[in-house]
Amino acid sequence: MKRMLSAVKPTGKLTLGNYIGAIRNFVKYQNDYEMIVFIANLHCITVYQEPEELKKNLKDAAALYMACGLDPEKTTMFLQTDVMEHAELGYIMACNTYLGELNRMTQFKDKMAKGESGLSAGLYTYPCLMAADILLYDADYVPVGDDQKQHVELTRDIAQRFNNRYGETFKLPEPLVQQVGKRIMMLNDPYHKMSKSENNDKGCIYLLDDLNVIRKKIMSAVTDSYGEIKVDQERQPGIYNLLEIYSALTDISKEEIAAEFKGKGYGEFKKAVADVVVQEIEKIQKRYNEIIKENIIEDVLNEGALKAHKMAFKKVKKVERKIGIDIHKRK
Ligand code: AQP
Repeated sequence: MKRMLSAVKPTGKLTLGNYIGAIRNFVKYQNDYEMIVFIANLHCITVYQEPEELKKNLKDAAALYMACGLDPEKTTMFLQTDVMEHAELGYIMACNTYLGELNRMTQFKDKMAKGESGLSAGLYTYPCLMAADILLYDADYVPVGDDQKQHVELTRDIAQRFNNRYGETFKLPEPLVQQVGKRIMMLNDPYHKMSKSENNDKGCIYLLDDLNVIRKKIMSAVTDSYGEIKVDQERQPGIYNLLEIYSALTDISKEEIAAEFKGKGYGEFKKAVADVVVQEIEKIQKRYNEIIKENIIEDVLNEGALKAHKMAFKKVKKVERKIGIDIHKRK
């Protein structure tokens, strides 16, 4: 069975974008792949997080993974810092990455271009940690959103360089970019990705939002003055985004949905989108509340970490032997 690896970094409350672009797909994939999904708490702190809020977001993320349908029997689920080999290999990867490569990473470049101040060194080197996350487990596939593809490509370059220098060690992973739902946009600003750390409450649907609030957010989504529902991302980005959400959650194509709503008003369409979203999130919230009551997160994370650590430890030892820094048998 091919192995797939992914993660979410709960820098805030998880959004509908995280669900559609990532978690929902992990749930589908867990039947066909050996899934490894972790909570990327080290990646969270590349930008300052208020500690108590971060703890809450991390626990919620673990519960939401399960509430969305990730099954600990099928998926290895753990907290990144419970397997310290991530940080260990991350450092080794940084020693095998050129500054020029990191300078080309668009996420960091964009922040620099915006003149953001106080950017951390961790944010600059995080693609090295991400490479380690993937290469530790010899993942065949990494499902990613649009903007993460570049990082998987860098991972391949680092792995290839390492293999050339030290002999075959790492499997080269393939990025897997889905077609529908790969970039859900803000409801009140369809030119920007729905992002949990943007502090844009009106534009984001959070998975733990009150259902009435979700409905209101969708009903007030920004649209346009054309008055016709068409699949036209350039002229009608708001409508396109709602079509994308509806399509991702129902597996009906955007074209079919647009045809169904031909001649109908935006209000009616938004109501239908809200119905679909609320129905899906209501199920997730119900299960989330059960999981919190059952108090099972601790056991699931501990078991996942044990499994992951076995694989990661073996890999790091192999790497350290190859590069010459391991001089004795560690138990
Ligand atoms: N709006 C989105 N549409 C589709 N997919 C999305 N993902 C995130 N937002 C959307 C996908 O969720 C996975 C986990 O993402 P992440 O939390 O590790 O990082 P991110 O992509 O940087 O998410 P955010 O919400 O934008 O976080 P911040 O604000 O902290 O930078 C990824 O597969 C991602 O593509």
